[in-house]
Amino acid sequence: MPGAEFAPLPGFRLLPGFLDAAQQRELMQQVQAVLEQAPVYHATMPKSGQPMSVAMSNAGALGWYTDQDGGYRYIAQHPETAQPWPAIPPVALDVWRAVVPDAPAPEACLINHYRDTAKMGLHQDRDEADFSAPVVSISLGDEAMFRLGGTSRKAPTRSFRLSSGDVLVLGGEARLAFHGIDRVIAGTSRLVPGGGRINLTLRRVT
Ligand code: MD3
Ligand code: FE
Repeated sequence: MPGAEFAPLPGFRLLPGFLDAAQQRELMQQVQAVLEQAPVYHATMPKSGQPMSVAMSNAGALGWYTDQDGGYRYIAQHPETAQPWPAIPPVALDVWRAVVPDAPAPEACLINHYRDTAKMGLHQDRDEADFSAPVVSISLGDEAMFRLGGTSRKAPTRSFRLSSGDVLVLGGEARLAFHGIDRVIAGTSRLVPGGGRINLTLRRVT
């Protein structure tokens, strides 16, 4: 409907400042320990083989991955080291249990590292076999402009500023909302060593 106003789909929750400064530092240390075992890499898009601008790694039983030949999927080992993914950081598991107490434990924790001009285009998360569980996202480091739409690519969108310590819960209809990161605002946080933004996305996959 042209000119329709934006309203977030039911199931969208933004929890600003959910983690305090000390909790953010503790989680950042746990993420650094994961990245020492499972270094970030630039996954490539199906068909085109273009590398994504966001550097990624994972924790948990399954990790999200894409390459030119295999397409979007979940894999149980790091693509370069061939080792199993490290355990999900305990502070991230605490967040999951606090915000979605009725959901089973997450199977996947995607670690997105945005530096410089990295961004993520508008997309849906639909590489999971089961959309009934919510997705939980935790922001660390520099602020980002996050865009949220509806379940159709043409639906109106709205942008939100995400800050370090903010948590998003995407359940219900919002689980299949289009979303993306338009840009990261460099120099707005000192949390991430070397600068930039880290987003953790916790999911059920199977
Ligand atoms: C809305 N990551 O990894 S997190 C992704 O900040 C992803 O790195 C972004 O989109 C980031 O797939 C956004 C917020 C988010 C995560 C999952 C969602 C928003 C969502 C799923 C459905 C709707
Ligand atoms: Fe996404």
